[in-house]
Amino acid sequence: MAEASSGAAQIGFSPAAGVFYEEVEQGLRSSPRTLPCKYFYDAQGSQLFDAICELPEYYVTRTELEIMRRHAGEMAERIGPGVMLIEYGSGSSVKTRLLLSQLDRPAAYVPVDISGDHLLSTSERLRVSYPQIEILPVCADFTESFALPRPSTRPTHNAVYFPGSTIGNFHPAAASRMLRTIVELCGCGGGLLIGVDLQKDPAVLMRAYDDSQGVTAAFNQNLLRRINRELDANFELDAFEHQSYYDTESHRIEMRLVSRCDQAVTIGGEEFGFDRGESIRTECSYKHTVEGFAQLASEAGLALRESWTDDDERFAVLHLVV
Ligand code: AVJ
Repeated sequence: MAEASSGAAQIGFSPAAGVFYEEVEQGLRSSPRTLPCKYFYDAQGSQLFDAICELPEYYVTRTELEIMRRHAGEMAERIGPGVMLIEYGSGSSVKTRLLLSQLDRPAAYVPVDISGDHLLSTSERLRVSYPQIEILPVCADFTESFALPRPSTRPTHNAVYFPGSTIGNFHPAAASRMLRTIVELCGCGGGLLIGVDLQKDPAVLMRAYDDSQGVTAAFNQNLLRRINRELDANFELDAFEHQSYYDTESHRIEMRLVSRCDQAVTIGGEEFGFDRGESIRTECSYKHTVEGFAQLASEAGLALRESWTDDDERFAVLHLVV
């Protein structure tokens, strides 16, 4: 019991409503209007995302999993023995398990997630499956700096595991800052194992972000539902249409919510007008090439050591070192 609660000492973080409101207000006052995609993942949003991962059109999760199944052993060998493995956005633990099962005497596994509940339940399950690995969850927004826990065994080095192509949600400048933060966190001898979605036929991308069953549309609209609930707003979900758009120049897929009519919405007492056809950009998902990403990473101080892809080269997992 004492052991199970040791990691929980780090829990206690939840995004302050004030910050959420400020980010929403700022996004809706910018041009084009935007909303931050990190707020998709409340309980319902996380469930919808899990459903997206099962969709025939959404190749991303399935492909990364296939790469992990095939190559987790080589990846663990690359990472080396005695590591403190820090995972960013430790949503589902399937990929993590493939890696943890292969690592040579890791000093600790540190899942970092913004959702405390999710983090706790995942950590408990991992403790049962891997009693020999110290699990030290940290509830934090990994885009901000946070303190690393101190494992009882001294790690030989640190490595960040950043799967799921979450890095795709960062504009290149922000991705670059993020990579620099990882370099600082890991320090000398550190490493990064990262999942990156690759550039491909735009038609495939469009289908992946606008599926036939409308799950992605519901996921997108759920952001409005969350704002209604948490920020005392009155968005009418059906008055905003889900749209995906691929920008061929910046190689990013965008999700948007397009106003179906002229309307006014109140958020925490403040009114926002929307013209018919006006859109809110809710997510950018950048698609990279292995070379392009290696270039971005090298500017941040990371050198590409190895990359693994699927047969169709839809997705890549890269190992980089400081
Ligand atoms: C979780 C950021 C990888 O960009 O593909 C899925 C989120 N958005 N469908 C992605 C998402 C629409 C997803 N990531």
